[in-house]
Amino acid sequence: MEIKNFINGIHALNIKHFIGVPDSVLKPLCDYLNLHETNKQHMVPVNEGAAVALAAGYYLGSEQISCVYMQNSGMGNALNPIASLIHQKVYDIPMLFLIGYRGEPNQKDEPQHIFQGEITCPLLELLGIEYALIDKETDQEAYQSLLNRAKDCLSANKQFAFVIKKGALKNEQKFDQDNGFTFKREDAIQTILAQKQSSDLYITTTGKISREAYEQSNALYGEHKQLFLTVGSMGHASMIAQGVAAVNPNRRVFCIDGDGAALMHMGSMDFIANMRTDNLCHIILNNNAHESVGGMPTNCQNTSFADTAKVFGYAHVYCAASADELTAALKQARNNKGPIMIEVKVALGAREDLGRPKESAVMNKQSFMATVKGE
Ligand SMILES: Cc1ncc(C[n+]2csc(CCOP(=O)(O)OP(=O)(O)O)c2C)c(N)n1
Repeated sequence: MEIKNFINGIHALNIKHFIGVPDSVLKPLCDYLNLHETNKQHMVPVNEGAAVALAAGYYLGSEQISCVYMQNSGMGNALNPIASLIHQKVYDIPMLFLIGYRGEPNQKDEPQHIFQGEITCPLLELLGIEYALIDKETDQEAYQSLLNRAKDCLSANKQFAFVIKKGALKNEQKFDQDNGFTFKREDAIQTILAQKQSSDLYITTTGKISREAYEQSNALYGEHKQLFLTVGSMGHASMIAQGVAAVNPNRRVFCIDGDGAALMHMGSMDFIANMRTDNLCHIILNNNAHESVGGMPTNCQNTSFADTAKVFGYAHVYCAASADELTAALKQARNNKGPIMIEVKVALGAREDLGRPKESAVMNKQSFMATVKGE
């Protein structure tokens, strides 16, 4: 379905605000909203739970119903305010959801999406949220009748969800942003891994950062056994790294994070700072975008992760925007006690032929744990 028609249908429900976290299945929607809606009508909060809460605020303040979009991975973040804020048994607040369907049963997808895909529709049923699937075959007439169902639910103060399959939405116009930085993210990862010592451990964040780290480690060393790839669970790599570092004081643990992921659960930085784990180095590759799912802005161009880390209480913070600066920062980090933050400003984009890990998630876990044990 052409995205313009899809959005027009939602506007016809008298919905003005689109609030969400980007997703690759919803890229045509994200592109369209970035190109056609103002930043007061289309907003990207740090996580899906925050999106639900913001939409609830719009309703409380104006009776206007909002549209909240997310990848199905984000349902976990949204679950708490859905169940304990907007549900009919609590404040009874209507909302329209658009959910990108990764891991659709019987379709090939990445390991982190399989189980979430299996539970997406049952979860909506459990929450009492009526839903409809949108796929490539959904035409205007079918969409209109689904919109009528949505309208009935919203009028009865209920929520309604469109679960959107891969390829269902079409948009010729692509949203393009340039963040002004030139250091490629993959080159930054190569620079980090080029300084690897045999006792180091690396926890990499969700999306292309893990894929690039996997490929760069294999290219440099022919293996990746010092890497734990956080393929799902966006925003939690730093706490995984904190846990690993706390129980391995003689190893240096590096978290390679993204700006979108760091923002998603930024409170973890406060916890990490307070734990004062000497051997932890938290690196944020900041491209001001959710690049892995289509390059939508994270809108953190005015946020300094280095300054923020300092305020939280990280022991040392560094900034870099080139291989030389990053190499120098990494050297200093090794000579100092953590927790350390290195913010690296990186360019947008990735290699067209970037691959995906060939081993299963469990195999990655096993080889990482064997490395930790010194096997
Ligand atoms: C909870 C959750 N919401 C959304 C997604 C979809 N998703 C995967 S990677 C990604 C973007 C990550 O952005 P960032 O951390 O800045 O790294 P970048 O891709 O820009 O390198 C998103 C939104 C997800 N996996 N999990």
